[in-house]
Amino acid sequence: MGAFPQTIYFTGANAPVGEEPDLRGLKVEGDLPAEVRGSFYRAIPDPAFPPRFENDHTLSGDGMVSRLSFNGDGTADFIQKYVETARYKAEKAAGKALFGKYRNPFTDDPEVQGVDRTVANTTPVWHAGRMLMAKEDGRPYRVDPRTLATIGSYDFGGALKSETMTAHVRIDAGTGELFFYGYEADGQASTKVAYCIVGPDGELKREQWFDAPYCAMMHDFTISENYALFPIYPTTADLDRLKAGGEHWHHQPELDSWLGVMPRYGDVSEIKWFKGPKGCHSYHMMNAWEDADGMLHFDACLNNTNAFAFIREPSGIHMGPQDIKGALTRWTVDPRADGGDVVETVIGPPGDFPVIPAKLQGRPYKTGWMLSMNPELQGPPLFAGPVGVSFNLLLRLDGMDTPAPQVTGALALPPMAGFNEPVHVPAADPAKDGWLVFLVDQQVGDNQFVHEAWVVDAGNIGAGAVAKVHIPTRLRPQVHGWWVPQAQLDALEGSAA
Ligand code: V55
Ligand code: FE
Repeated sequence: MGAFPQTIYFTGANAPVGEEPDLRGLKVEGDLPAEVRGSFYRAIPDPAFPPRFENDHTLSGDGMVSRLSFNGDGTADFIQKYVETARYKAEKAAGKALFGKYRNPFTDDPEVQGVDRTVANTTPVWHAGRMLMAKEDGRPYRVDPRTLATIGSYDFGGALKSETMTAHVRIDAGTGELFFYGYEADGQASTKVAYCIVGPDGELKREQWFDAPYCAMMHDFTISENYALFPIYPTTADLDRLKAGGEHWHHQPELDSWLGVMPRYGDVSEIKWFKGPKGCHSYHMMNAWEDADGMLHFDACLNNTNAFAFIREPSGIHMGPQDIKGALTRWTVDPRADGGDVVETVIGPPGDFPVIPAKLQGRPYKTGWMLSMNPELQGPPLFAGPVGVSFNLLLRLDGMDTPAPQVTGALALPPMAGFNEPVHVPAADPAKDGWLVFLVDQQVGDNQFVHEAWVVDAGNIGAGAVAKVHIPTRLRPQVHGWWVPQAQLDALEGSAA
C-alpha cells in the first residue's frame, strides 16, 4: 500500500486519522447551560486508504460521522464512525483505494464500475427522526443517530428519482418541511436539477426537474417564506474533460452568475433568472428573506473566485491569498419582475460558515454568526482544512434585517488555533440568543493537536467558552454539523426508527 501524498491536504492537521473512538463520561469544565442538552453531530472526511492520484484533496475523504452528546449527569460522550458506504466497503475489502479522482468515475479501477462512489462526508442532516449523511455527488446514507451505525443508502423509500441530493438542505421551522435539491441529477456534468419537498412526516411529497443555465457546482441554496432561490456560480463541469481523466470542476471567471427564483410551492417552469456578476462564487448562504415591500434578499458569503486552490489551479487561475476577496454580500431582487440584474450590497466581512437560529430560516432575521480571519493575529494561523488555513475569528452581526448590518461581537483564537463550524442551540426563552457549540483545534507541538468542544453564549461571544469538553483523541477538521435536542432523541427510544 502506498503512502498518503505529502501535500497540505494530507499532512499536519489534515493528516488522516482513521480511528473510531468511543469515549464515555468525558468531563465538562465550566457551567454547561441546561439548554445545551442533546447531541452535536459532525461530518468529517477522512480517507481510509491513500488515494490513487497525488493531487487528491480533502473533499474525497471517506465520510465519518461523530456524535458529542451532553448527558443528563453533566458528562459528555464522544463517538465517531465511518459511514459504511458501498465505496468504503469495496476499498476495505480490497485493502486499497479503488476509486479515482474527486467526482470522476472515469478514473476508477474498472473493478468498481457502477458501484456508488459517494463518500457521504459533508453534512449530517436531521429531519423527521432520520439522520442522513449527505454529500452533493450522490444520495445520502442513513445512519442510526444513537450508535452511528450505517443503515444504508437512502432514497426516501424509493421515491427519490434524482441520483443526487445536496448536503445543504433548508428546513422551514414553521411547517417542518425539508426543502432540498440535487444537481447533476441524472449523471455526470448534467444540467438537470431536481427540486424536492419532504413533508414533516419524512415523505417525499414533490420532485420536479429543471435545467440550470450551465452545469455548476450548486453547493447551497435558500428558501424564503414564499420562494426557493437557486444560485449558479461559474464553477463548471464538462463531460469530455471527465472522460479524458480531468478534474470535475474548473472555475470560469468569464461566465455570468445567476440567481434562479421560483415560488417555493410552484412549478419549475415559473423560475425566473436574475443575472449576477461574472466569476464570483459562494459556498454558503446565511439566509434569504422577504421585506415588507415584497423584495427578496439573498445573503451569501461571496468571494471573487472559488475559495479552493485545487479548483482554481487546474482552471489556470493563479491567485495569491491577497487577490482573493470576499464579503458577506446581499443580492436583492424583485420576485415579481421577469428577471434582470441582482442589486448587490456588501453587508459584512469576508468569511464563511454562516449560522442563524433554525426558527428564522427563510424569515426576516436580526442576528447571524459567521467565521472569519483575524487580521490582527500575532502569529501563524492553524494550517488545516480544504483551503489550507483555518478560520480563527468568530463574529456576530446584528441588524441583518436592515440595509446596513453591523458586527456586534467577536471571539478571536490565539495563533495556531482554528474554529470548526458552529451550530446554534436555541434558548428556551425566545427573547434570548441561545448558544453556539463548536470544536476548536489547536496545534501545540510538532504534529500535536488539542481538540475541545466549546459552548459559547451566542449573545456574548467575546466572553469565550462558558463550558468546554476536552476530547482526548486526534480529530481531523470537520465540514458541517447539526444540533439535535435531547427531546427529539428521546422520542426515538422504543420507536421503529
Ligand atoms: C464542499 C465540500 C465537499 C464537496 C463540495 O465545502 C464542496 C464545500 C466535503 O465535500 O464535495
Ligand atoms: Fe458546505
